Amino acid sequence: MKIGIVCYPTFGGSGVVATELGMALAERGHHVHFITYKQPVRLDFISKDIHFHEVFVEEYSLFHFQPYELALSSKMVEVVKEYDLEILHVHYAIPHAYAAYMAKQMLKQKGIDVKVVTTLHGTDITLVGSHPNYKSAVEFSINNSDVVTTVSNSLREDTLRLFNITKEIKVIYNFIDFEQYPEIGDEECLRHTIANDNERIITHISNLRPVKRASDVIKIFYKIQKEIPSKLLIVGEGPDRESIECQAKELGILEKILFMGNSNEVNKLLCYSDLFLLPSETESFGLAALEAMAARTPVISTNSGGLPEVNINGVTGFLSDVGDTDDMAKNGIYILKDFDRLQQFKQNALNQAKKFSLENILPDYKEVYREVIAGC
Ligand code: GMT
Repeated sequence: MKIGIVCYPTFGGSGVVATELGMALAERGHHVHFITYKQPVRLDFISKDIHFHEVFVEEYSLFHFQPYELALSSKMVEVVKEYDLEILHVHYAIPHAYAAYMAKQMLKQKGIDVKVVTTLHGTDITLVGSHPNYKSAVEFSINNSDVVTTVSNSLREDTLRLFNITKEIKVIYNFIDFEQYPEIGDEECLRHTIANDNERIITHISNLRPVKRASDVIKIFYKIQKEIPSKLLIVGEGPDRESIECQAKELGILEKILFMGNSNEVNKLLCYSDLFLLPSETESFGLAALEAMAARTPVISTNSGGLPEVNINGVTGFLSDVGDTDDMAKNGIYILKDFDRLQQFKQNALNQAKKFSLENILPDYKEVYREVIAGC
């Protein structure tokens, strides 16, 4: 198949899923064309079947806002024509689904019928998309896609609740490529460079936006470290970085926290980890939690959005109400204070992550592509 993938090329989950999907398809002989404003950060696989097309927006002083959607839809038209693409798979509705609709209409006039598959990832529905500023355009472009998928049942329900949807929505979960998560031996996973032998390592990975409630991460860690000697690794950059650093300083725990910045190699960082914290306000799926579980790390999370579909309460970790940092800390201590219990939770986390392996989920996307090309 010949597929164009449109996504945000950054560290966000939607870009990661789109990039991993494109690389997996190319590895299996499909022709994949990434169309975006920058090479995706996770794109580390070189193949004759992977192409990258940069969307370039020339600055023009008349424009207060540069028209990215126009440049994107023009680029989509150009690439579909040049490479005979059958599908445009757009990840994140804003503005990708809208730009794909425009490209589809332009191509139709030239007698070309390209199919548009839209995958909704979360904040494009729950936070940004349903805002009155965008709602009509998002609803229109969802209803005019050939196929719509969401990354969890919870996001499907949210989409149906927040918009007037006339299209069927299929659920295709986030996935994990276990080839990137081999059992890392002690020699590769140098835990002692981060923590002393008696210390546990707790991790949080996110873009540190308000929806992630990074301040709760600090509160939970503060409570845990009073009972269990431990270190906290924070991976990712974002607007709340400075305020949580101040918060940690005020609580006197700054020297127990390592800010690692953005990383392309979360799999390697997670090998250090005994516990993962994800106290988000909402999470359509929680790819970061799945990545942690694939690295044998139990998860302390909220029970919001799609998180209960991934993290199983009392088995792979625990779920608490948003903001209940006492409960999250209590659950974290329960897991960490007993070595055998920790090992059991680690094993359970890995077993659960295997349900979301690339091998299990990729066929769902391929089936969607085959059906839409066949006109089913
Ligand atoms: O979590 C973020 O802020 C990034 C965001 C994105 O759109 O890139 O992630 C969303 O998509 C991921 C991949 O499908 C999901 O696993 C995340 O749960 C989802 N984030 C939210 O719903 C907040």
